[in-house]
Amino acid sequence: MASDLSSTLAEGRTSVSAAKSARLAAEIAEFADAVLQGLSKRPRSIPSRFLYDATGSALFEEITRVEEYYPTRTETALLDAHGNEIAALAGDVDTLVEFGSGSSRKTSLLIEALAGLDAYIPIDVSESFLADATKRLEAKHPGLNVKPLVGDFTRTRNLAGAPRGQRLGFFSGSTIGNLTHEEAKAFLENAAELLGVGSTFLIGVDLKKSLDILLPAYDDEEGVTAAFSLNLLARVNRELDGDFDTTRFAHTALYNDAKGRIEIYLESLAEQRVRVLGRTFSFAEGERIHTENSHKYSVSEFQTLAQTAGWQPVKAWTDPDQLFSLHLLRSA
Ligand code: AVJ
Repeated sequence: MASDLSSTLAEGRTSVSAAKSARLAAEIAEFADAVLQGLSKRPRSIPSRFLYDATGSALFEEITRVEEYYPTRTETALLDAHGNEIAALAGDVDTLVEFGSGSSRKTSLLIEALAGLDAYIPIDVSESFLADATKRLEAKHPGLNVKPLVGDFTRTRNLAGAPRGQRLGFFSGSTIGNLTHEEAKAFLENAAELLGVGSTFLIGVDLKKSLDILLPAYDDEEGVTAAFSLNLLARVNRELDGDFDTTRFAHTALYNDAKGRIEIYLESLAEQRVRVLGRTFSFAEGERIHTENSHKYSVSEFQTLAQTAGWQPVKAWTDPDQLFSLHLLRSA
């Protein structure tokens, strides 16, 4: 495990320093703005989307395989068990639109269930991730027309060149949990516009549950989740000439009951100063940087939210242990 993590970290370093595209330059500028602003305000925070550089994405893949992290395997089992019923309720789907192209395993299960599907449009910020997913899915589903769209799916305003016909959206992994309720509502409204009248939307949503299960899922024994969080500081060091000592910050996950969400922080273990792009930031011992939210919903809470955003609940499926939910919605 330890050598796995360090080789993953080393790879991230090489690919970042080697890459020189204009897209990457713009991405670094955006990261710089977010970090300098986020470290200057109180409470300190850095938006969670910056966790997913090449190293962070590889570490997240590892999280999906740790014992304590139940969402991925539970959602996959739900798709496996209910794919045919989902397909029957969705009707004759011509085009599947995936928000943030997820694991191709889950997507494949859905594609297999959707007889008569013509096109698959994954939307993702990572061009290389999309290229990989496209290759894999084209090989696995001959005849399927795969049309990747590079971009941030929360900001995608049209599906340029996408085939007409009946569309099904797919947003898996409870990624919607990263968004506040207000942001989730805005996302769902935009998705309704994007997919069009009469379309359907399948969304994976993590359920509220006992803290005995919830907290370890965000702070696993092996320390993979901690490595995923701390990679954000390592990324600042790599890309923004930072000098964070990652051994002097600790990954901390807690449940905010009032807001119904896991909150993740990086906590300073000592009084210390850190330099980023020539600026100095002082940390008191115990001072935190907020890096992530992961909102949890009961089935009815999510259905109510979806309704306020123009979606009618069709059906929701949960596993026997009530860990995770899949919601099928139809645009009103
Ligand atoms: C990718 C947002 C669904 O909230 O469960 C997992 C991210 N962070 N462990 C989640 C995450 C730490 C994950 N999502």
